[in-house]
Amino acid sequence: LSLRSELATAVRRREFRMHYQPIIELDTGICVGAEALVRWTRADGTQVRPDLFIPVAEETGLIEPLTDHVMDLVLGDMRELLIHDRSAHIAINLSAGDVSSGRALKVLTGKLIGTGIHPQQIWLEATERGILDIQAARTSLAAARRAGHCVAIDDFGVGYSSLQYLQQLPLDALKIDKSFIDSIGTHSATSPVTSHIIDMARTLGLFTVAEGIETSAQLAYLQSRQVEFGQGWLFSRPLPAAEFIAYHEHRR
Ligand code: G
Ligand code: G
Ligand code: G
Ligand code: MN
Ligand code: NA
Repeated sequence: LSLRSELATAVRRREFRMHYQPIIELDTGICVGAEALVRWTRADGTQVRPDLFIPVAEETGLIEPLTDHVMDLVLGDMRELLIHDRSAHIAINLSAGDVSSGRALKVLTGKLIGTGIHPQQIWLEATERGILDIQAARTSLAAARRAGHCVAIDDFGVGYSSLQYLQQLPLDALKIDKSFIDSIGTHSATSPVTSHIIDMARTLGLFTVAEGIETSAQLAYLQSRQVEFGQGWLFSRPLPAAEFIAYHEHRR
């Protein structure tokens, strides 16, 4: 069975659930929310990693129903927490196709009606990977911001046309890719490229979220550079919903 046909069945059967990786305000240690990360467990109990199946979903058009399902799961898992704590937010990942078509954002607006969740509490992570139509992406991200969502560029610096996107897309935040965080504290306590990315984000008026923080040396460096938020194994791995809710409750 090809991954493609198996994925089509899994989307129909809704064999997915979400894990939530805490996002920490670096100068206080407070948990301000989480990034929602999709997980697929097959009927036989084996797991398929998202970096394997998300690209397949993107290539086959299955990303549309999968993204819709992800939104349902996130709003279901997190509704109570988000109503209880208005300062909390959850970040949802969008594929390039979700961004360019604008459809996912319209769907999200509809799903939020009547939930009591404020659009401000849902952050959107738009990957630059695969964005071909920058004008379409601009239009749909601008609409998302008008609706109240905070928009972050994800996987920044990994693609080749990053600087152009950074300048042209309407954004609130930049996620510093794990590969740049990894370079802090290996040979020296600083990382020149990471430092430039932080400066660039600041010049553009974006706040920053560091991904994949694993060591206290990395944390200390990011704090010294006033990076606002971070996530990574130093704080917590991605957690099932109930475990994230307990984590957040103790660190808010
Ligand atoms: O935790 P991790 O292995 O889960 O995630 C790997 C990658 O898969 C992430 O970098 C992210 O870009 C992508 N990913 C995870 N969850 C989602 C999701 O719900 N939607 C989309 N489009 N991508 C996701
Ligand atoms: O959206 P995206 O690529 O950025 O998702 C983040 C990915 O990085 C997920 O696969 C998540 O499980 C993984 N991850 C998160 N924190 C850490 C970390 O501290 N170390 C490592 N090695 N992976 C991490
Ligand atoms: O206490 P627990 O084992 O759940 O902590 C998991 C990880 O998160 C540990 O590595 C701990 O150092 C880190 N951590 C927990 N709370 C904070 C905090 O408020 N600030 C910082 N900087 N790190 C924290
Ligand atoms: Mn992400
Ligand atoms: Na990333």
